[in-house]
Amino acid sequence: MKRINNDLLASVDSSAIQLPQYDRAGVKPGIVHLGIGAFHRAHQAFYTEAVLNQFGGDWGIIGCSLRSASVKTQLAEQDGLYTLVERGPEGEKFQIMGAVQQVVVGPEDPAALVAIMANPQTQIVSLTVTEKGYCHDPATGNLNLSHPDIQHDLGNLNAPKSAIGYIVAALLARKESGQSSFTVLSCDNLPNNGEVLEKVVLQFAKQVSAELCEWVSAHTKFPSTMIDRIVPATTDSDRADLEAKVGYRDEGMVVAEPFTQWVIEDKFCSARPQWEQVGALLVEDVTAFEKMKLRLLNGSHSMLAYAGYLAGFETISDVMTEPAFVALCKKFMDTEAGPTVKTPDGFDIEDYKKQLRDRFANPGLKHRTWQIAMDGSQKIPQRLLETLREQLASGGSIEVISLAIAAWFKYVSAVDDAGNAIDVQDPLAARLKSLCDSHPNTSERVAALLGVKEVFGEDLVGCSAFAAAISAWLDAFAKQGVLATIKQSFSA
Ligand code: CS2
Repeated sequence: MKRINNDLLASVDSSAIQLPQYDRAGVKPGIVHLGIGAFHRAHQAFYTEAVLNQFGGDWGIIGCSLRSASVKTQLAEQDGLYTLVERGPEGEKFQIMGAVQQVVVGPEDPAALVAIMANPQTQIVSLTVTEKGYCHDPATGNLNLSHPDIQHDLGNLNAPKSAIGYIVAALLARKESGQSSFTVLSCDNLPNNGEVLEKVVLQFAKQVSAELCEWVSAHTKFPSTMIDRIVPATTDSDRADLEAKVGYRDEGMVVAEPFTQWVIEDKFCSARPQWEQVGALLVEDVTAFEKMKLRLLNGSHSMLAYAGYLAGFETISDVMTEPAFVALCKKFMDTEAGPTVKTPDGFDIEDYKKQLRDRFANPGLKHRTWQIAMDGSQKIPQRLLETLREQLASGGSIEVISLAIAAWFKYVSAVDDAGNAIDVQDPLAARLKSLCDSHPNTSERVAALLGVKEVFGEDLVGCSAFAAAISAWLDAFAKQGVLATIKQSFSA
């Protein structure tokens, strides 16, 4: 079967598949994106593609992988082209995307990537490097100076490894060559992601020189963004299914839900694509949108992922076939996360919550609970613990959050109800497992895990109501299993 590429494009049936509407060869790159995973290809690249289709402009994307060469292998032979499959309850829509012009793999030639970022043609450096890619301490937001990649980059700024190292190296090159700065656009699920990024970049720059730190602070902009689209990892069966339907092979395809949202703080150093003309919202302050999304969508997601995995469900849409889980999710939204969220002007929160549950139930998305369960130590503070602190302060319910944390504690013990090993992917996995193993008694185990300051800060270890609620759920899980516990405690 032929691979999709520039030559094949002319023979693709444009009545069934949307094609790039512009001359790709005439577009120069204006965006360098760090972390070209499935999410970027279905989200920011999708908006940029819409801008290119409608208005043209030099907004081609150079996609970068900071670790593996797999996306380059997928896209290089396809001239950067790939198919976005939008899969909803009403069926599928196909679009071939042309915005990504080149894929660069950092470790293959770090200096070359720094040079691409430092090229004055680059107006925006955007990022989806996941929470742990910020190399910060999630509880304080400070750059973790003892992080091995940061240690490496401080000593080898000409050949960095971390996204932060690359950004500082490129900004230094811009400064030294007398060029203006670029905008650094975080598109990761962190609250105030622009501020978090600015803080770690400035802290890194300060280690290089006070002068660089001042220059970056004066000239570089770090807008915050709220990004939203559910994009599960692509599977072999997705690729085979696409091939059967469209008659070409596409190794770089991505599958996403129809829903998409992007709210961007309108704070750029120089030009940017007209994203607001193609559905994005450019606003003065994204905080309300970010909080709403992180606490309601991502908070529910993490809770459903840990409890759902332990209850034996492979995907989030499978979890949502169990009425007790739907009731659990609704209770979390209505009585715990929802009350802490200040709705952005004009937003109907009831409708938003209902829409989220419908999105989770989308049977076309095989979004594995195991995938969302990854990196809990980096996600839980902003998804669940900020809500918890506000609920504790206002005397609100903490029942479901305690269940979610109990499920996480059971998950990181790395053994499920049936005694099977769990493949826990988390930078703190080894430490969390060893804390579980060395504390067989439930309340002692809970106290030990709540003592992990990078996740729980200094305050929660002493919160006896929280510890008691987690212990009670863990005891119930041990007695009758996670599924039976949830069925017994939550009903529609
Ligand atoms: C998910 C997110 O993997 C995860 O942790 O919660 O990737 C989620 O699908 C997106 O934030 C949706 O916008």
